[in-house]
Amino acid sequence: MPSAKPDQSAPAPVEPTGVEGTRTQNGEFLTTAQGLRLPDTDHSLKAGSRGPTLMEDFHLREKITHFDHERIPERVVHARGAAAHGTFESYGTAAAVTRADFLAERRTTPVFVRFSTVLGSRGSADTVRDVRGFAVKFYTAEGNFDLVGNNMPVFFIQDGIKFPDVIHAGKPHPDREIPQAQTAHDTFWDFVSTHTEATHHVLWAMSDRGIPRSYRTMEGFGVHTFRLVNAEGATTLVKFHWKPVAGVHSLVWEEAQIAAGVDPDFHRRDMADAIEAGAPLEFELGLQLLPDTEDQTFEGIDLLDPTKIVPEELAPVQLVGKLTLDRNPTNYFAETEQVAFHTGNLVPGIEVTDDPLMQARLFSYLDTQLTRLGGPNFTQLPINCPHAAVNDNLRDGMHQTAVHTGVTPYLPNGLDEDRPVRASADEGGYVQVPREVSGPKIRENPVSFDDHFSQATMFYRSLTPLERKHVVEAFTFELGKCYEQGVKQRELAVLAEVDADLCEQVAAGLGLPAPTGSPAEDVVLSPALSQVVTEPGPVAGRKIGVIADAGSDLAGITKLRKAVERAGATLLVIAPVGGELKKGRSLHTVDRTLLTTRSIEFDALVVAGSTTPTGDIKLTVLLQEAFRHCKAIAAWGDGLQVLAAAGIGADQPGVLAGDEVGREFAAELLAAVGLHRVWERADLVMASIVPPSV
Ligand code: HDE
Repeated sequence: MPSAKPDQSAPAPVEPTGVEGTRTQNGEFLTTAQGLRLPDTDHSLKAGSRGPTLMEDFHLREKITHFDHERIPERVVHARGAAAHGTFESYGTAAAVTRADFLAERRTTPVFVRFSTVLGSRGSADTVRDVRGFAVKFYTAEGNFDLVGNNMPVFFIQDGIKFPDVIHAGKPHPDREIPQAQTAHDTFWDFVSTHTEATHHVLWAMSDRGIPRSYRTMEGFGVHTFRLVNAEGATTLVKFHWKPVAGVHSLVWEEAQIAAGVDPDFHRRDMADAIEAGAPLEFELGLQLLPDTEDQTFEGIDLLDPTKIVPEELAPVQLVGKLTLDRNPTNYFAETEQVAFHTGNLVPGIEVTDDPLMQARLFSYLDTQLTRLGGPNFTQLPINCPHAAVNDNLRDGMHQTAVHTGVTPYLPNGLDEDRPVRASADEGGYVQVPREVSGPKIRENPVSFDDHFSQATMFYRSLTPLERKHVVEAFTFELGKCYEQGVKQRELAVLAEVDADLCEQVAAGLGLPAPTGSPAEDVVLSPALSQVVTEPGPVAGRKIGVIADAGSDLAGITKLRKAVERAGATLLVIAPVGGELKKGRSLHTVDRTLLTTRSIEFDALVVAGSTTPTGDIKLTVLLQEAFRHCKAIAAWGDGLQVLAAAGIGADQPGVLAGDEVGREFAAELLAAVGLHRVWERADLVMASIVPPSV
C-alpha cells in the first residue's frame, strides 16, 4: 500500500535540482529522479496482481538501475577511511617564510580531513597494523591546498615508479586474495627484504605507530621535503608535521586484534562519537625549516630522500597553526568517499621539490580520480569545490554539472576582452621559483640514497626498552605468519644490519639462526621518536567504563561522571543487563551490558562501590583484559571485592582504590588515563618466554 496519500495540488516551482541543497532526500514527496511525484514504491506495475511485471514500469527500472550502480571503484590504496570537517587557524608565525595566505596572521580556513589505512578494502577493520593516511584539504582563499600525508614520516620506496610494486606486494595474494588488510604475509616480506630502502619505514610500521589508539592520538607528516617561498621570493626547505594535542598513543597488539573483530569501526566510531560529544580532534601544524642549499641536504641528510627524517633535535618543529576537527560529515559517500586529494593542489608560497617519490605522486592523484569518480569533472563535486572563484576554461566531459556561460573557453581571445585575466605573482598567480634544471637523461638514484639502515638503527635505538620489545614482537608475529623460510631468513639478514639485539630476539622467536651484520654504531639518538610519556596528558575524547548494578552507589557514579565530563572524556555505565539503574534521586542509563561490550572500548575501568561480585565470566574477562592491556583500573568502597573476584588485587600496579568518589579519586583516575597505560604492569602481564637464539 502507498504510505501516504499524495497532495493533489500542483507542485510549487522550486529551485533547479542542480542547485546545492535541493536534493535533500527528505522533502515532502517521493519522486523519480526527474521530479515526478510517485504514488507507490512498494509494488511493481503488473498485468494483474498475479501477472508478469510490465516493461513499462519506468519507476521500477529507474530504481533498480540506480541501485545496480551505487558502488564506485574504491581507492586502489587508502580505500578504508573516515573524515571530518573543521577549521585551521593560523598563528601567523610562518608569514616570514611563506607567502601562503592561509598561513598569514589570524587566518581561519575551512578544512576537510580524511584518515585512512593503506592496504585494506573499504570494508576492512580499522585497527590493523598499517600506515595511516592523514590527508588534509584546506579550502583557502587562494584555491585548495592539499597536504596528503601519513602518520609515519618516511616511505617504503625512494622512487614513485616502485609504488605499484610495493602495493602489489602488500595487497592480498593474487591467487586466493588473502590476507586482507595486513602485511603479515610472504609477498610483503619478500618485497621489503629485497628492497632494503624500505627498512626504516618497516621499523615504523612494526612499532606502536602501526596501531594507533585513535585518529586524535596520531602524528601526521608531509613526508617529502617541500619548498616555501616568501613575499620577497626567498626560499626555505620544509618538512610538515601535525602534532596531536592529545599526545601520541597506541593500542597494544592484542587489543588491536580483538578490536578488529569486536568493533571493526573502532577508529571511525571513536572520531564520530567524540565530535558528537563535543570533544573535537586537535592538531598543531609544525614546520621544520631547513636552509635551501644547492645540494638540498641538511647535516648530511639528503632532503630529497623520502626514507629519511630530520631528527627534531637537529631542526625543531615550529608550530604555525591549529587544526580543529569538530563536524562530522553529513553523508559518507558524498563527502568522505568522493573527496579527491591531489599533491599538485598547491597555493602560492608552497612548492614541491624533486623528490622522485613526490614527482610520481603529482601524476597519480589526478589520474586515479578519472576512473574512481567517473571523469574529469570531479572538482565540481561539493566536497572538492574550491571556496575560491573558479574560471578554468575547461569544457564538457562526463558529469558536467556546471551550465557554463559565454563562448570563449580559450585564450587569448578577442571576443571577451581576453578574459579571464592571467594573474601575476603580485595578483596571487602561482609562479614557480625559477630553478636551473640540467643533467643527463638517466634511470638511477643518487649515491646519497644508498644508506638504507642508519636511520632505521636510530629509530629502533631511540625507543624505550618497552617500545623496542613491541617492535621485536611485531616482527616475530609478522614473519611467523610467513610460509617461506627463505623470506624469513632474508629479513633477518636485513635486521642484522639494523641492530644485533633486534635481529637475535626475532630470530629466537622464529626458531632460526641469527645472522650477523654490521649495524651503524655511532648513530645519534632522537628521544623525540619515543611516544612513552611520563607526565599525564589531556584525556578529552577518552572513554571510561564504570561497572555497576542495581545496588551500586549511583550517587558516586553521578559525581564521577561530572569529573570525567569536565575533562572532556566520556563515562559509560556497564551493567549485567540493559535499562536504567535508579536509586533515590540518582538515575543512570545502562550504556553497555556485559554481553555487548569488551574491554577494548575503554581507556580505564572503574567498579562502583556496593556492586555485587557475581563471578560472571564475562565480567572477569572484561577486567582481566583491561588489566592485561595495562589500562588503569579503579574501584571505590567495596567495589574492590569485584576486582578481587576477577583476580585483581588492590596492590597491583595501576589499581586505584578509594573509599568514595572524591576529588582526589577522580583526579588520580584521570591522571592515570592521561598517562595512557600503566606500563609498570607490562612485565607482569605481557611477558612471553622465548628460548635463546639457536
Ligand atoms: Fe598516495 N595515493 N601514493 N601516498 N596517498 C593515493 O589517490 C600514490 C604516498 C596518501 O584520503 C591514491 O585518491 C603514489 C605517500 C594518502 O583520499 C593514489 C605514490 C604518501 C592517500 C596514490 C604514493 C601518500 C593516498 C589512491 C608513490 C604520504 C589517501 C586514491 C609515488 C606522504 C587520500 C587516491 C584520501 C591516496 C598514489 C605515495 C599518502 C593512487 C603513486 C609517500 C593519505 O593516487
